[in-house]
Amino acid sequence: MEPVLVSIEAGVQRITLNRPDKLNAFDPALRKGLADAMARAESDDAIRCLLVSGAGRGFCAGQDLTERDMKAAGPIDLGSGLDIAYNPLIKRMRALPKPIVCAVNGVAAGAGANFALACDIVLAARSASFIQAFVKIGLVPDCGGTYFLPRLAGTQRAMALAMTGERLSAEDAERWGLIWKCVDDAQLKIESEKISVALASGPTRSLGLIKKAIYASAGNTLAEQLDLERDLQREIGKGPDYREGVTTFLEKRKPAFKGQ
Ligand code: T3D
Repeated sequence: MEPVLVSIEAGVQRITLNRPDKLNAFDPALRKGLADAMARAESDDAIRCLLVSGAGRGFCAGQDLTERDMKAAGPIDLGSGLDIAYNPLIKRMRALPKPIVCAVNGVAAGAGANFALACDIVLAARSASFIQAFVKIGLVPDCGGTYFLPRLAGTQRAMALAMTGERLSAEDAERWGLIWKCVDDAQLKIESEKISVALASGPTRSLGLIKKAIYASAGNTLAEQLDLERDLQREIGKGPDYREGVTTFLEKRKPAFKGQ
């Protein structure tokens, strides 16, 4: 069974984590499948939006805990796993100049929860939940959890989620600003497809620069951000999609963005 299912249609690269019997926990094959899908998304202009989801009843239970040999003598170096696989993946997701939509279909735990939060627009089924499970096994959050959580939910909520490992419902995740939307289970596929297909026919370069500006704001002053907006606007204003947008508005037609 392929650990990651990938299909491309209508400009959307659909990426499905596919180890349902293990709640799609990350093992080497699944991590490799994700890296390959990212490489394709980076190089293929036909891909204008990514849609990530999980097969079965879970989204992703984080690192596969059977992968490490607890009986091995000597200390285990978990840092190298982050250096080799997880950190490059999260950095590539954030740097990709295309939107990544995540449909959290069930429990998202540990690295699985933070992998979801690294996506640009996150929807979750009402029955889904988010668990910073790391503390339960004596670890600290990784995959950007200590970066995303305080920025999205505030220091208090980030601290309590990380220190208790308490399960957060999708409804609370929406209320706390961790995710874009919590939807009824039956609506998750429909809603996430709808938004992905719409983004895939949008002005892709503009979407990529929006992503860049929004993520840059966390480390910028207002003056720096204003300068960045000016630079990005100057750049995007030279492209054909801006002309298409304004022309079709004035002509009361629907724009056909080329994503250039
Ligand atoms: O090692 C490093 O590189 C360090 C990096 C760490 C990053 C991390 O992600 S650390 C956090 C790792 N994840 C966890 O600690 C979560 C472990 N899983 C759970 O706590 C629970 O499974 C859930 C709360 C997510 C869901 O519970 P529940 O009751 O709905 O399902 P379940 O029965 O526990 O799981 C179903 C099956 O999936 C089960 O297998 P079985 O018994 O039917 O054969 C279970 O063992 C398996 N499974 C779930 N999570 C993992 C897993 N197998 C391997 N690794 C897992 N993380």
